[in-house]
Amino acid sequence: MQPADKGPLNPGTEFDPTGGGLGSLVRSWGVHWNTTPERPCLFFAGDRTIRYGELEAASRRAAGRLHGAGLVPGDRVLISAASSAELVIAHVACLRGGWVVVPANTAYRQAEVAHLVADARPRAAIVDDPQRGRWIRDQDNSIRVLSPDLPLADAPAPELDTASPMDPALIGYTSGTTGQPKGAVLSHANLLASVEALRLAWRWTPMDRLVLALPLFHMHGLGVGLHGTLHAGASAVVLPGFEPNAVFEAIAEHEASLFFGVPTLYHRLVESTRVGEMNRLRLCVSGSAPLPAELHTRFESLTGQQIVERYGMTETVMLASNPVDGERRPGTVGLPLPGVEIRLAGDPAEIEVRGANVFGGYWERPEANAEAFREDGFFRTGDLGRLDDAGYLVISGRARELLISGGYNVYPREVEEALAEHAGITECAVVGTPSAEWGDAITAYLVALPGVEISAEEVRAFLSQRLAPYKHPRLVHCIEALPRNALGKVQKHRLEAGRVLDEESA
Ligand code: MLC
Ligand code: AMP
Repeated sequence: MQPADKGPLNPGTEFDPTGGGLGSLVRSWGVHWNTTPERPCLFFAGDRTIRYGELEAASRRAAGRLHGAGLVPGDRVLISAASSAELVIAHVACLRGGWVVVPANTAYRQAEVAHLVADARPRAAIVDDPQRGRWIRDQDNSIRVLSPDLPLADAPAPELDTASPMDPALIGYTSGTTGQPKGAVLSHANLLASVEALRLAWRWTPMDRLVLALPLFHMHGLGVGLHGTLHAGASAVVLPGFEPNAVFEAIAEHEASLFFGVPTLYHRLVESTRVGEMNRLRLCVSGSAPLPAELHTRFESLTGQQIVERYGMTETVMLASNPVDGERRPGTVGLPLPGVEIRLAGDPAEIEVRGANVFGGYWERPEANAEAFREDGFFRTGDLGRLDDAGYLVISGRARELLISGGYNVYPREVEEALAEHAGITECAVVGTPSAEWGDAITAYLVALPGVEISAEEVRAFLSQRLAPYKHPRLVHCIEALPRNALGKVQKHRLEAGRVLDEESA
């Protein structure tokens, strides 16, 4: 599939991944704070509004403080905090100063945080939870741990916005295939190319106002929601978390036009009697996990809105989208975004992608890069795909063992390894059970030592210090033995509905 440089996703001018020669996201944002400093940019709880000019000044001040604390370009800054004005300002400051942002989920437990710290070796960490701060210091006492308001002495800012397009801007951690999470290094050019494609494809203009209820420590909320807003010169209502009534109130109070969510958010919205209020929006977008066709239809019948489903990943930011003008096909992720080449390779066909948005490689992992990239530069997504009769991309499965719960990736092997440390468990397998709310409900099948009873509560308590809660099994089944084939390999497809299926019925 060739990039949709012309066609329903880009009916206008040629796609230019550099945004007209700007080269980096921060320079594109600079256009807005220089030309429209009075334009509202971000709205937060408590009637706090930040205008473009204020974002420039506040991020400059924050960058001065970080510079004064000794940070030099290329230093990594781990950021793990709930959405707030201070968090956004600190993030913008880091990108402006050439410091590389390493976002981390606030649900991570000590071992998960320790891995990120050991791997990325950040110079500073911005966290909103003292315990997370202690875990980081326990790992490396030289890391400067700060709250998002950066309580440091004011100092003159260094020269800002000078990072070159190929300089690293962000390292997003993902397990990709199996094994320990790896950092996907995204350059300033990668981040810019992706939001420029979205600006065109979604007709994102300064008039738009997004309700942003997704966390800012993953690509959806950060690389799409926040970066895209600032690139378009638009505005966003930033909520501290997702709660349906807060979304409806933000839409009404701020006359919002856009909403982005993972399918779980749409699932919860349709349960509300107020869901019809979403009809005021110009565009609702879903991604990060498959949007069930029934949910698409139900949402449309209740709101008159046809959700635009799109597809992306940490390593590539966004790849494909259903059109804003043109047919939106439920069950598909649409057409390649401007500048993105997509091809299907092998049997079963894996989705491979190339474009200015695609990351350059994993942080200090040459062997993983050799596996992830083809010689001609295409990146192997690990997702399986096919084209439907109209040429729309359908994600038909996953080549890697990955579950997605509420929009968060969960790697069964990581959960299995944690469970294997339990003295009463002799073997275990983790699979997904289809769930209307979560997508994949994480499910553990356990074989316990003879005479040992292990409840779901016991499993969750055991994992509580080891894994983020969203990785904990929601369903736990004790069975006598795992089903294996003649070679001894576990047959996960025979684990269903709490039991082991016969080979014939599986
Ligand atoms: C929270 N819980 C989850 C969970 N999120 N369990 C499974 N899966 C999840 N995703 C747990 C909590 O720990 C809690 O456990 C219980 O569920 C109830 O919590 P809650 O209050 O209902 O959850 P809430 O805080 O409302 O969070 C649910 C959610 C959140 C859907 C709002 O998960 C979320 O924001 N998801 C979005 C993820 C996202 O941004 N993904 C983008 C990745 S980027 P207990 O034990 O305490 O009861 C990407 C690329 C791309 O994928 O294409 O976009
Ligand atoms: P992450 O590594 O968290 O960025 O997650 C990326 C993965 O989410 C992709 O490789 C896909 O498997 C999945 N994904 C993202 N968007 C969609 C979608 N619209 N439909 C199905 N899967 C999706």
